[in-house]
Amino acid sequence: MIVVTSHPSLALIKYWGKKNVEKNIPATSSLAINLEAFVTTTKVALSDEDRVILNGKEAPLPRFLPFFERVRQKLSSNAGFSVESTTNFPVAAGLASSSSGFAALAFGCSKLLNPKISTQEISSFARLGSASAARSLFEGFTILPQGAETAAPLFPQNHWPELRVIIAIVKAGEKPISSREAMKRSALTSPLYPKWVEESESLFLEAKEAVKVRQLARLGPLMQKSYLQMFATQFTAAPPIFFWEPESLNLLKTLESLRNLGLNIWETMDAGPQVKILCEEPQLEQTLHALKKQHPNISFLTSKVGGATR
Ligand code: 2P0
Repeated sequence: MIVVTSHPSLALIKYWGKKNVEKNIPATSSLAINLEAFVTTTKVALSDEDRVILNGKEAPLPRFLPFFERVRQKLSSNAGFSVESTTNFPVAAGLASSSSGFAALAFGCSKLLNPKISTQEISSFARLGSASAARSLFEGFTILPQGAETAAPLFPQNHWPELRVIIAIVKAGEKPISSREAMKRSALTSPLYPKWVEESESLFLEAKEAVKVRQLARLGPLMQKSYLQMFATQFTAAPPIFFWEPESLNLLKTLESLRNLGLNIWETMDAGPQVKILCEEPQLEQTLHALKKQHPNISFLTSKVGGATR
C-alpha cells in the first residue's frame, strides 16, 4: 500500500474547455498555485477489483474506470486498485478537489506499478482523470499549456514567500453541474467561447511575467480578466450556467471597495460560488478583519503556496 498527500491546484489563469475531449487536452493555458492548507490523503493498494471510497462513501466507478484502464494499459498491468481517500475540505464545491484527488490517485497507482516512473508521466496520467490534476503534481507555481499532455513546474513553493490566499467559503454544498459538463456546454453553445480561447493565451503569457517578478498589482487584473471571461462563457451558454450565489457578488463588491481604499487584494473564482483572494502577508490581518466584519456569515480560511504531491 502507498499513502499519498496532495494539494488542490488553484488556477490564477484558467483552463476552461478542451482541445481534445477524448484525451482531455486543455484548450487554454493555465497558471496555478497549490494550496498548502487544503490536503487530500489517499491510500492506494493493489487488489482483485477496483474500488474507490471517498470520505467514507463508496464512489461510483464510471468516473474512475477510464482512468484506471489507461494507467493499466500504459504500465502493462491488469492489477485492480483499492482506493481510500479523505480531504480536509469540502469536495465538488469549487475548491478544486478533483485536482488533488486525481493527482494523489495517479501518483499512488503509478508508483505501485512502477516505482521509478517520472513525475512528468504521472502528470499526464493525472490529466486523463482531471486536467487540473496534472498541475497538482508539482510544487508551488505550475503551468498546463494549451494542447499539452503534461503540466510543468514554473517556480518553486518558496518563490513568493509573502503570497497568501484567503478562501471565502460562501456555500459549501455540492455544485449543481460538474466542471466537465459545464465547460462542454460553454464550448458547444456560448458565442463568446472562441474569443475566450483566443484571448486567454495573452493573459497567460503576461501573468507568467507578473509572477516571475512577484508583482501582485500587475498579476491581479490579469487574474480578474481570466475568471470573468471564463464566467462570461458560462452565463452565455444555453442553457446558462450560474455558479455564483448572491453572497459571492456582495463579496466581490467589498473587495473592490477595499482595493479603492488602498489594499492590494485580488480575487479569482472557479466552478462554484467560493471566492479566493490573493494578498501579501503584511496586509493579511487587515484584509481578514475587514472581510469578517462585513461578511459575518462567510467562513474565511487562509493558505500559503503548497508543495508537490508526495
Ligand atoms: C482550472 N477548473 O483551471 C479550472 C478553472 C475550474 C475553473 O480545472 O474535465 O475538474 O476533469 O479536466 O480539471 C475544473 O475542471 O475538469 C477546472 P476535467 P477539472 O482549475
